[in-house]
Amino acid sequence: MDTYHDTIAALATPVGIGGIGIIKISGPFSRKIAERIFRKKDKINQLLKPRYLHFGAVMDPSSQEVIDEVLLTYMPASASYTREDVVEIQCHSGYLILEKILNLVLSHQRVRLAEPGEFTRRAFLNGRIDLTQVEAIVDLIQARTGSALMQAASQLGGILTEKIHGVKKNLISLISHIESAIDFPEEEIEIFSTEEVLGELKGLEGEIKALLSTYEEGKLFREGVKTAIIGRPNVGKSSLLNALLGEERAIISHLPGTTRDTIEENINIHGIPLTIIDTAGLPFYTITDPIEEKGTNRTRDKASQADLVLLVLDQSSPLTENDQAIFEEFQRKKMVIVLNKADLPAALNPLSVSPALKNNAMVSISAKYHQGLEELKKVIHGLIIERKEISSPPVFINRLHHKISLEKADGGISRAIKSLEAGMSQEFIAVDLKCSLDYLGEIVGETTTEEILDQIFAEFCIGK
Ligand SMILES: Nc1nc2c(ncn2[C@@H]2O[C@H](COP(=O)(O)OP(=O)(O)OP(=O)(O)O)[C@@H](O)[C@H]2O)c(=O)[nH]1
Ligand SMILES: [Mg+2]
Repeated sequence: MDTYHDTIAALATPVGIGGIGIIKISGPFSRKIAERIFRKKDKINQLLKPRYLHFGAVMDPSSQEVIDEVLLTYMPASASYTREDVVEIQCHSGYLILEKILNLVLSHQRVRLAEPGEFTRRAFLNGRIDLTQVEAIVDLIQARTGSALMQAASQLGGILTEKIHGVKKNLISLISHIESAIDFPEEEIEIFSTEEVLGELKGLEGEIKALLSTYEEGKLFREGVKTAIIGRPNVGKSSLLNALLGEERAIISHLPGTTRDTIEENINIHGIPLTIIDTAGLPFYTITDPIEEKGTNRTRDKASQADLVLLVLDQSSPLTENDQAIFEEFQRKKMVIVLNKADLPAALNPLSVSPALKNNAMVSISAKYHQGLEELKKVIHGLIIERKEISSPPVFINRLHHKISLEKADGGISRAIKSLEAGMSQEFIAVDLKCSLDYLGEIVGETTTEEILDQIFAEFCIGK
């Protein structure tokens, strides 16, 4: 693909009927295209003043047909999102208007349709934002809870970039000190003692490890927590889904085997996005019905992929072998035991259930009468967020490639520490430290491979 000297255009708003639709053009021909198809209301002066909202109409120059009344902005490269000349056309949002205007723009031989994320890719390639900020833009758009939004906004503001640059800066000064001491031994360069270098390295190692420890939580805020509701038939799994959602989403009935397929919905528990999955009950008998078999296979798949499992038991009946078997199958997962039907006379004493079961968090609820739900949410929150204090938003990493790069950077520093402790000379450690530096550079996009970049931009929609 002949990137990025060509001009690209796309619809920046969702396709469909609405108040306003925006068509965005970026590249050297943006302004020319605008001048060709746009007529200002004030016919005297057709000059497009930069960063100014112009009122006028889009017109097909070949037929003189007016397509729509629009507002148009021209942003020169020095102050645009992509750092290229950008034109944005705000028209009315209707299928035909959007299509006609976009086609008119694309009819210019020097312009083509943008690929997903290509505007942002240009902003990145032109140095307007770094890679952590690119990712923050995806996260902002996709955020489902206030906390996820806050995390994305602080990353867009550069909190992760600053952190990485801070570590890099210290590493660079250490490397350059070591190297100049090696290169110019006769000069009066103060050589750090091994202890001093070790001290510095351990400090950096600590910072990297602290950042690595934020991965699980950062990822949860970004991706949400997959939570599967499991249990034997008829214990009230679908009732629990509905109670948590506050709507009658799943069918509930007194007949066992009501839910045959999995149902997924998103909720927000005190700022944590949860994807709740209601599943078909796992019966104890051998399944002969092929549809039931498919359903229970799905239950097993979803439960084994889940970050958290809510095992529902019916506390109005004694614990069954079926309950035990399901517990044993998934006991390795992070689990909450939900004792449902607390409104009925108890036949299952939570204190007398098997010791293994008791090792898990346990909450008594009535899904039918919406009792105990706040307590359940509190317990879920506590299981997910192990941090005791939530102070000002900490720096998070939230993508696998951040984790991998940091682990590699950490590996280089650990090797350097080991070499020094084994009495090797400081020359040897410079090589390892330079590798660490490159790995840190991958996070902010300085040394990132094309493959990772492609993966990141694939998360974008067209027009962003
Ligand atoms: N008294 C009482 N009944 C409940 C409660 N929760 C669910 N039920 C009843 O239990 C029956 C089964 O509820 P469901 O929510 O369909 O149970 P399920 O676990 O999804 O069942 P399957 O989809 O068949 O596996 C229904 O008659 C519900 O009204 C509760 O908290 N108290
Ligand atoms: Mg059900």
